[in-house]
Amino acid sequence: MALPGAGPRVVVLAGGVGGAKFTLGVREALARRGAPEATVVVNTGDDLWLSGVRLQPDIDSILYALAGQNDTQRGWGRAGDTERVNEELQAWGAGWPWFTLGDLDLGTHLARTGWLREGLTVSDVVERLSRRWPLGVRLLPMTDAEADTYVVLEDGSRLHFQEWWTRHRAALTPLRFENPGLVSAAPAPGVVEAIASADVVLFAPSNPVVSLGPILAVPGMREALLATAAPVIGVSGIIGGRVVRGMADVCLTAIGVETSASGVASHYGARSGDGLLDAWLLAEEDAGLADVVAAAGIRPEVTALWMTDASASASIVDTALRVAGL
Ligand code: FO1
Repeated sequence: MALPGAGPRVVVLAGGVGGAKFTLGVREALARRGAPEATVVVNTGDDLWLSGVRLQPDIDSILYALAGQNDTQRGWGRAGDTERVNEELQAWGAGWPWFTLGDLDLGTHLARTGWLREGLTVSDVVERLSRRWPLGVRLLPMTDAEADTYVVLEDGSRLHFQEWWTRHRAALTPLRFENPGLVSAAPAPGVVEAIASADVVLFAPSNPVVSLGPILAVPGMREALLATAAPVIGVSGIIGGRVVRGMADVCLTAIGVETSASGVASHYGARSGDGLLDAWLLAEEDAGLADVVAAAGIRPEVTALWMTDASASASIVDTALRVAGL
């Protein structure tokens, strides 16, 4: 239960763009209640080394969005960024011709890489990056280990997730996704503790396979979620049987999950069975699937799920908090 006078302690598991929009809603919903205390556990499977610098696209998407520094049109990178250094890198034949590094964004990557080279952990670096702007929530990486996602194709070849996503636009049929760095990884400091002392754990409407998938695959994460007394509530990123953004349908098909609100809920599974969810928010367009979700042992809650702005996202969070009894 929330302490008297304090806001509910909310933990969010989140990926990039969907996670950022949802996190803005978490911050607004909690600010309205007076005492925000949210921890956002962010996917680091999208991370990569490129031109000698370490990129953390999901961390940066959420950081920039909370700071009001994000490019809302493009969905990634900094607002008003320029590409002078990128042009120079391309002229040298360095990096990837299909992957743009903005000048301001490169400042972040250089700062991060410098700190990593000095021996700071990924958690330390995320904490330092979080100091510049008042974010209103605490960001934690899912793990301190390097756990980049790789895509294994039908012919057995393997490529980095970012090459598959940005160069091939997910057009190469994946056989499976893997995060070799997770074998000996552990949740980042503070993650298990935050989940254990939470009043509610929320799954953002992020890609269930390549955003929440890596977070849930960190050794110890499922155990932490199963052990917490807090209800675990997911939000569907599928509305009316379609993915809202990104290419989650390709990822879901690859792992044999139907692209539907109920398919994803069943994929996460019911905590009353061997799964993770107590409740699942599904869109009004998918109200007909509520019975299927309930039959899977997960409490369905039908609500408006379009995250058109922070206020709409906050309404979704309010609904989740109400379902959690907060
Ligand atoms: N996405 C693209 O489609 N093209 C790019 O050139 C690109 C550059 C980029 C640079 C930094 C960064 O943090 C993200 C970037 N993204 C780019 C987005 C990213 O590849 C993916 O959309 C996310 O990782 C998926 O969540």
